Amino acid sequence: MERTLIKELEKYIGKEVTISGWVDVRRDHGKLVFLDIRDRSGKIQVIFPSANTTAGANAKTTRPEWVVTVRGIVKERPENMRKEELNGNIELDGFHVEILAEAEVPFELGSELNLDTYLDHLPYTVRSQKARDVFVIQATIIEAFRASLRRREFVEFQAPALVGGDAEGGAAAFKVDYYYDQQAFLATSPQLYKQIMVGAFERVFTTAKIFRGEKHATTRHLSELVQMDFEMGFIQDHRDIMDALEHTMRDICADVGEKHADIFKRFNLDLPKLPKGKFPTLKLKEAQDLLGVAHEPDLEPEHERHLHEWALREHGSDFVFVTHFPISKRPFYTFEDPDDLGHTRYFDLLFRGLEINSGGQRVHNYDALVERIKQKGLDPAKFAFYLQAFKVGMPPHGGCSTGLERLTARMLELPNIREATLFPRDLNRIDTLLRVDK
Ligand code: AMO
Repeated sequence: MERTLIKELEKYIGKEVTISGWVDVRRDHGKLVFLDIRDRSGKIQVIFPSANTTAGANAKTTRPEWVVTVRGIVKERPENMRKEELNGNIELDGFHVEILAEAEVPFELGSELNLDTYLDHLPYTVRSQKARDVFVIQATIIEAFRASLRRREFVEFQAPALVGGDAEGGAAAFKVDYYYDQQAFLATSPQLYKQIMVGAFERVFTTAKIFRGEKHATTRHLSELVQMDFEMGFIQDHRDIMDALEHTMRDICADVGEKHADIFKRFNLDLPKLPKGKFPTLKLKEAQDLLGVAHEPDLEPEHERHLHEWALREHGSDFVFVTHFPISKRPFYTFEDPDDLGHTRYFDLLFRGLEINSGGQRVHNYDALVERIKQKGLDPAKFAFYLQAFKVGMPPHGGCSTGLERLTARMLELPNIREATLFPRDLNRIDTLLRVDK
């Protein structure tokens, strides 16, 4: 008999069905055996009337995570026995169990675990309701990012992950041995390629795996992450990019909220707060004056959290832009603001107190770009491939990059970015913990 998904069972009250899935929990009550079965669409309770029957005896051998096919009759549950999480109003009177795979589990799914235990057992713990919720949200974020940009005629492209040099200058790149004794690197950003692609399509976006060998052990740094980047031509200045990003963020929040109200309820969280007007914006100096801190070239994590409090209080916004970072600290491709010399037409977007995006206007003039590369102490010859795009004519352009894991983490208010990363790589872990030999 054909398999029916659990979410469809309500249509089959009084009828015989076959379902397949995992045993979530087994409970034995006298002669009755109860199995909660989970499939991709939901959960249902199946009751085997007697442990003396073959089906009942088979059901009684099962344990959590055993994979089974069950046949039974769908029936409505008594009014006083309805449980929201178990497909509410219906249950199954089971009369046949086929065991597809046995299982042995290290602990109960959904138990409170410390992060390392959770990560060490990811092939199992990823099945928990919480983990599935996180990664369903993440899948929707990517989908919404793509849909939002496609609607505005951005073309998706694939950036290379093996590159000849590091685009970001400051960010440590992982070295790779390449052919003929050449040194290659894992990309730290799709930056140079997205700029090249503006020359072909004007508007492009990508979701790229990137790698950063920064030796940070923090709750917000990973060694491998997904950057959601876009880049667009014919802009006036960085404010066009900020508008395009705000549009994208609003679309993402709307899609996530519309599709996953149930998840926000389970997490006991509100949807991101969006201001009626535009996202609040402060120049770096203004932000520092507001917080009463020194004019350093960047914000500390604590400052970012305080700016969130300000944005919520004054503008009802979980988002706040900070612009005009000093040019000295930004990569060579960053455009200097002619009206605020020494500062960039660049911004960070903070979401619930964490920088989730960075971007701005780029230098598009060939000679100016060569000059900037030299000023940074870099060799223009090493960038000859990229520079071709400028030699053959580039419009004023800009773009930005959102860290998918940081966005997911703040969306669900997860304290550590690793909880928003399916298989996190960091200073201490590549699936299993790295151990330093003594
Ligand atoms: P930046 O280096 O600021 O800018 O990176 C952009 C966004 O990527 C995320 N991110 C990280 N997330 C986790 N762990 C890390 N190690 C890490 N590094 C970066 C953050 C950050 O805001 N090419 C420019 C962007 C541009 O100008 O378009 C760039 O990469 O969310």
